[in-house]
Amino acid sequence: MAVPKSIRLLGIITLGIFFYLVFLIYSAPVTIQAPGSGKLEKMTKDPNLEPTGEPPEPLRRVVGNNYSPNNPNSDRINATLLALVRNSELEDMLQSMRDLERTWNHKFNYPWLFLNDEPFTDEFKKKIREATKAEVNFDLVPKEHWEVPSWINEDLYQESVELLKEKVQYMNKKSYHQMCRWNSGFFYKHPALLNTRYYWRVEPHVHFFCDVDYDVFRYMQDHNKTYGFTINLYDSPESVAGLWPEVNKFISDHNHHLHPNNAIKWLQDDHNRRENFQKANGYSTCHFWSNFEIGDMNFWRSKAYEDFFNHIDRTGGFFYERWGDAPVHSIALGLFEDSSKIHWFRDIGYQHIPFFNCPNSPKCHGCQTGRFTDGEAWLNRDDCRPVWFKYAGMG
Ligand SMILES: Nc1nc2c(ncn2[C@@H]2O[C@H](COP(=O)(O)OP(=O)(O)O)[C@@H](O)[C@H]2O)c(=O)[nH]1
Ligand SMILES: [Mg+2]
Repeated sequence: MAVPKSIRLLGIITLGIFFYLVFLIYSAPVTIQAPGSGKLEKMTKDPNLEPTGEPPEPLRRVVGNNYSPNNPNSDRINATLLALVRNSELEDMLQSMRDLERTWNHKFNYPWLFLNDEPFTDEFKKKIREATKAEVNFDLVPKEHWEVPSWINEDLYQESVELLKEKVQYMNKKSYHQMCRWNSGFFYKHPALLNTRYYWRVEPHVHFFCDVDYDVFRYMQDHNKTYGFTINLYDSPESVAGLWPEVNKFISDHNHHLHPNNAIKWLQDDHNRRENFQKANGYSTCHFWSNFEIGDMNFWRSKAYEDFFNHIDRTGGFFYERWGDAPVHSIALGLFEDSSKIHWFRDIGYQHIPFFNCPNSPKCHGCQTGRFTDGEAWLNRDDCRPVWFKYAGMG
């Protein structure tokens, strides 16, 4: 039976409206709330698309031989590049080093420290030494910092693996849990770091894209910053389902550790990814992606962090779930630190698969300005920067 003309017309109009609405939804600019003294302004585009220069002065630069490798009176401060890495990752580590040396460290010659739970091979040491003019040290992680703690029950761990392995990446890899716990509560206690204050964490197989012409460690010190990040993400809520309830218990007993200018609203945001907030029992799952960190270890060495780490460590969540060092660090920073001391290194072009920080600057090469991921499109939802900017600003 033929459809009457009027019905056909109605159908066409309805379809037209439908496609127009779909177009409106997908073409709407992403709304990012900019920082500002209490006033939330709306930004309609990614800040990576704005021309990006250096952070404000004072900035310390290379003048003459003030940063040459063997200068005993150099302008370097008490800081190191730091990598926990396995022998099998030599080529990937060299790749990260080549990028960081090319864009930054061949100018400033900060020392490198490589740590491993197993001894480094001679080949590893030789090739790494050849990749820099700066001082290089290799060391072992102390056994007592790495081993599974005595209060972890192996049967319970295996049961937890069975329950979570489909949803949580690396759940069945015990060494990954050990690594996360070590990065959360032990790296800054390593004997080789006891007299060192600032660190830049570097992982194998990451990329750096932009020339950086100032001493970033001096920047941290001169501007009184505690922590620097490049990428801010949502986490898999299943990996941290029990973490926030423990954080709440800790806060109720240690309320005095909270900083008056904390970023708890970022940690508790339930707007953009409500399902994360619900599955993580009150935690947005927003975190600084800790494969890149430039930080002041005095924060990790503080009483507040020590109490916090000991509390969560005792619950066994590093093994019975798969709490990452990124959410653990981020929750502590969001609660116990002044959020204005947390700095977005927007000018450091960076990639760890599958995410980027790629600023709009003539100093950057090899990444696509403003591109957040080169993975599947749905990964764009994992960007938590808008929430950070909304509550804590650009720092
Ligand atoms: N020495 C050592 N390093 C590890 C081990 N597991 C992970 N790492 C290091 O810990 C960091 C994070 O591990 P990675 O495999 O990159 O995990 P992902 O980035 O979360 O996928 C990297 O620097 C690794 O080299 C381990 O069992 N031993
Ligand atoms: Mg990695």
